[in-house]
Amino acid sequence: MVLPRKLPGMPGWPAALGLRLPQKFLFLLFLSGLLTLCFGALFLLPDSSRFKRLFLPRRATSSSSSSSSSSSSSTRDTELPRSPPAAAEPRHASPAAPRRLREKLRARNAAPAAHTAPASRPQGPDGERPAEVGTGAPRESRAPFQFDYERFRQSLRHPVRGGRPDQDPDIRARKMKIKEMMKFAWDNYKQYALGKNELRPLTKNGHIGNMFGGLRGATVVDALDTLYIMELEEEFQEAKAWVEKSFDLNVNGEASLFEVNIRYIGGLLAAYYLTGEEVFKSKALELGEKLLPAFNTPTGIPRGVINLGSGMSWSWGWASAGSSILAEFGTLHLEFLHLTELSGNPVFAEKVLNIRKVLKRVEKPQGLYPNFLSPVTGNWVQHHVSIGGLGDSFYEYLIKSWLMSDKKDSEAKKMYDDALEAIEKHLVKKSAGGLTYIAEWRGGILDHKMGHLACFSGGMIALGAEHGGEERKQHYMDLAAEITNTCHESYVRSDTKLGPEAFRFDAGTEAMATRLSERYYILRPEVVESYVYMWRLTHDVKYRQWGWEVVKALEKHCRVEAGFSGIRDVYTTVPTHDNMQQSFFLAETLKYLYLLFCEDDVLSLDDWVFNTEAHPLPVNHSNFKAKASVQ
Ligand code: DMJ
Repeated sequence: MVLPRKLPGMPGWPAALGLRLPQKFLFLLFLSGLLTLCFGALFLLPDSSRFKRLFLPRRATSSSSSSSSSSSSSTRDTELPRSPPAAAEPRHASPAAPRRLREKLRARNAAPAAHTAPASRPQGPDGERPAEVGTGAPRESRAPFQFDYERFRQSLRHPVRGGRPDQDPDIRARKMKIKEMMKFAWDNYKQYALGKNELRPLTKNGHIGNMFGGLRGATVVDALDTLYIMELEEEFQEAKAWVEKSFDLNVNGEASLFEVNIRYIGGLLAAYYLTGEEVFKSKALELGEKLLPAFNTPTGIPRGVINLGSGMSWSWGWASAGSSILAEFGTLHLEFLHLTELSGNPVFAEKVLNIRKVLKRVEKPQGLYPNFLSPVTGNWVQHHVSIGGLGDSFYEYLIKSWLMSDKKDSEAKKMYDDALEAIEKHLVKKSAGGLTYIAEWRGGILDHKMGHLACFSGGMIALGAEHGGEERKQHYMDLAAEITNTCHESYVRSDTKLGPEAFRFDAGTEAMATRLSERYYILRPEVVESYVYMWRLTHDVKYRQWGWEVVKALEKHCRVEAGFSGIRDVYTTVPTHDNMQQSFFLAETLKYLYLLFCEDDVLSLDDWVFNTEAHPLPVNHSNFKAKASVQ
C-alpha cells in the first residue's frame, strides 16, 4: 500500500478521509500494530534468518550469531573467525608474560589468514564495566581456525590408556577392582540421577545444588575421561551421548566460576584431547565464552560468581569485603590457555595472563599470598594464608603452568619457587611426634591445622622437586614424602581408615580432628592424589599399599546399595552416610586410585598435567604448539 504524502496546505491523510480525533487515534494505533506485526514476522518466525538476510548486510548477521552465547555447538567449527583486536599486542598481556606465549598470540593476531580474537572492551580505571556476554565481534571473511588434532596426537610420547598388563596378578586384580568401583558408581548415577549433578545413593535420586548456575550433568562431564581411560567403552558412550543430546548451556543461574571451570571446562577439554570428539571441544569453548564477563572488573581479577545467562557477576557473600578468592581466580590458567589453543582466540589467555600480572605487582606479606584479594583495587583484603581451602590450587597451577608449557613458562616457576620458599619458612612445622605439617597463617599467627584439601601438596611438592638441582630436589622430595606421610597418618589414626576434613596439631593432638564439625569425609581425593605422584616419582611400593588401604576403606564404609556415599564421622565404624556421591569421586578419587596401579605411561606425566579436578590436559610440546592449520 502506498500512502499519499501530506502536501503543504492540504490536510493529512486521515484528516482527508474526514476522520474525527478518536477515530484518527484508533486508525494510527491500527497502523502501528500492522507495522509491528510485519517486522515481528520477519525477525521472529522460526526460520527468519533467511528474511533477515534480505534486510541486513551479511556481516551484521554473522556478527550477531558469533556473539550469541547460545550459538549451536555443532556449528562451532564451521564458524568464521572473529575480527582482529585493535592492537596487535593483547591488551592485557603482561610485559612479563612468557615470551613464547606472547609471541604466539602476536603472530596469530598479525597473520592475515589466521584466526584472530575480538578486542577486549576498554576497561575504565575506576569503575565497573557493564557485563558483556560472549566476546564475539563482527566476523570477517577469513578462513576458519582449526586445531590440528592429528598432529597433537602424534606429539604424545606415550599411549593415553591401555598399555602392557602388569606382570603381577595382584596389581592387575587391584586395577580391575577399582574399575569395577567406577562402573558401580557410574551405573547407579545413570540409573537414578542421569542429568542431575550428583547421585544421592541412599535415597536413590539426583541432586542439583547451586554451584553450577543451572548447568546439569556435573557427574557425566567429570566422569568422561575416567570412563575413557578405564576402557569402560559402553559407559563412555552413554556419557558422550548425554553430552551430545542433553547438555544444555543455555542456562540462567548463578554459578561458581571456579567450579564450572575445573569440572566442566576441564572435563570437556580432557575428553576432547583424549578422544578427538568435536562435541567436547565445541561445548568447552562455548562455555568458556560464557565465563568471560566475570573478568569485567577494574583489575581484571574475576569475581567468584557469575550468572551464565545474563553475564552478571559478583563476589561470594561470605568473602570479606567483596573480595575474590586466591584459589578461585588462581585456578583458571591451565584451562584458559587450552581454550585459546583450541579456539585460536587469544582472549582466554589474555585474561589469565592479566591475573598473573596483578599478582606479580601486589606486595606479598613475608612473600606469602593471602587468600582474599579485591577485584576493584587489586589489594589483599585479609592476611589469611592457607595451602588448603581458599589457597590450595593457586600454588598447584603455578607449577603445573610451568610443566604444561613444556617448562618454558619460567615466570610461573619462579612464582611457585618463591611462594613455596615462603610457605616453608613460615608455615611448615613439625609436631612433637615428628609429623611434618603445613599450618595456616592469620596475619602472622599460626593455626596448627591442616585441611584434607591441603593434602594435595605432597604430590605438588614432589612434582616441583623433580626439576630443581640435586640437593634442592632431595630436600623437596623429603618434604613431599613427610607431608604425604602425615596425611596418611590422618587416615590410619581413624577407625574407618579414612581421613577427616581437617586435623590438628595442638593440645596433645596429632593428625586427628578435634572438632565434631571436622570429622567428616566426603570421598575427597587429595590424599590418594599425593600417593600417585609419590608412586610415580619414587616407585616406593608403600604408596600403592596405602592406596589399596583406601580402596578397602571405601568399600567397607562408603559403598552402599546404590553407589558410594560420604560419611559424617571417620572415627566411628558405624558411620552415618551423607547421601552424596560427589562428582569428584569419579573424576579424581577413582581415577587417581586406578592410575596408582597402572603403568607409568598411562596418562604419563611426560605428556599430561592434571587440572585440579584430575582432568588431564596435554603438555604443550613444541611439536604441536602453534601448529594449528588455517584452512
Ligand atoms: C575438587 O573439586 C578439586 O580437587 C578442588 O581443587 C578442591 N576440592 C575438590 C575435591 O576435594
